[in-house]
Amino acid sequence: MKIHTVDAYQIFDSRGNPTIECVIAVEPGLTGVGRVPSGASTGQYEALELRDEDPRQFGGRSVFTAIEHIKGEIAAAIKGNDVCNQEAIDTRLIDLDGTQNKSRLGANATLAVSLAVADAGSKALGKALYDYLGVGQGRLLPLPEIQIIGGGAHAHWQVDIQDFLLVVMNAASYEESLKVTYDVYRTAGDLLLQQGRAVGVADEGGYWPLFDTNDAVLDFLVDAIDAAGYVCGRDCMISLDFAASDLYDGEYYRFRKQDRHFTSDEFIDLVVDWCHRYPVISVEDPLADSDWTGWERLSHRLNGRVQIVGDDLFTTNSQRIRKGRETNAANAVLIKPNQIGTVSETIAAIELTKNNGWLPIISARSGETEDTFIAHLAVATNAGQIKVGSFARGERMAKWNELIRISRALGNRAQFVGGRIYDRILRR
Ligand code: 2PG
Ligand code: MG
Repeated sequence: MKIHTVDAYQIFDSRGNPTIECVIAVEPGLTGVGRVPSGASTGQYEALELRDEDPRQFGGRSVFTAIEHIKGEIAAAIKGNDVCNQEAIDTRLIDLDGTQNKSRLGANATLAVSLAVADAGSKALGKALYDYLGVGQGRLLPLPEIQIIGGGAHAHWQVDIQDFLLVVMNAASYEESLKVTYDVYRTAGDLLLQQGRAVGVADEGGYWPLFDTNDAVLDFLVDAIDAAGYVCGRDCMISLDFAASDLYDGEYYRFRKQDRHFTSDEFIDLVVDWCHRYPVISVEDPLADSDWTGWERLSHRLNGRVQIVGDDLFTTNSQRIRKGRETNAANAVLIKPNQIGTVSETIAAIELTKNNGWLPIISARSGETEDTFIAHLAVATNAGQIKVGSFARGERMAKWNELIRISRALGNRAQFVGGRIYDRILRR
């Protein structure tokens, strides 16, 4: 099955910003589609998202140059290739770009094509995407991490911490974990209304409430879990994405609203203190992507009691994950295809993470589309965890719903281990 045509055009993400949709036709009527997400709290080592930077067009955010690269150079290079040869096509994209960070063609251009190739490949073989990508081995439904309250760059710094997330620990199935999520998300919303704190929802659908301190949000989340009828620390636990690269000025970590600042060691004390005082199971980017030694000190202090996730630290980049493993900087890796720019490199980063004895978490971006590729990727690679934002907004629900469909398609072959996934890395 050979690639016949490659088309691309501008669509819009969940923030209304321009992004790319790519369509690859293998033969008339057999097409694959790829759509690219976009982050707000991006790491400095991510592959480059190419935007036109022309202030007269979409505030500089249009992606017409990247689209021209797809329709010109990339199309010429991959037309006629076997659409099922994902690795060869991705290698061709990497070579064609020729830079370390896809800055010539744009990682948004390469990823749009790579995703469309994967989709077309699965259709060419008449397989579901999770089945195709996982070569028939994918069957583990992921444990969801679901944002209840948003902050940081996703909510104009109403509070400093970016994601206050719920992890349902002892659900018997993926579907049951969503039921608990529904209860907690709804109860949290009702409580915020009662308390006069509700403003709206942040970029990923979590509530954007009025709180003066981060601790107050943690207290609130514990209360909401309790009010929903679940035992905090047993049925449900808390996961935090500090997105701390955004808090760090090269010298100090800063909480904007309270006007507090911390050295790296003081910030580590704060993270460790929260992990003691609250039922926290996971911390993501608790330190900045430039503070490697801080990560090592924090990992030493937490000593295998909490999942420590590198997002900006690793940027789905195998070289950086290897460095993290050598220095024991973390024990989990957030996986975002657009941080690296091709499907094959994303899968390689997941496999490396697992081979290290660490846990991968497949993740959406704060700017998303209706694309459901990551739901398939999570099952295909038996990753075990997924983070898609909150339990609201179509671009988020598209992923949760796709996992329900995959669960049904797998039937009794489906596996779900819930919170026991952490047994692979934690001593508890
Ligand atoms: C993150 C993501 C999703 P963004 O930091 O993990 O929450 O945010 O896409 O803005 O980087
Ligand atoms: Mg993050």
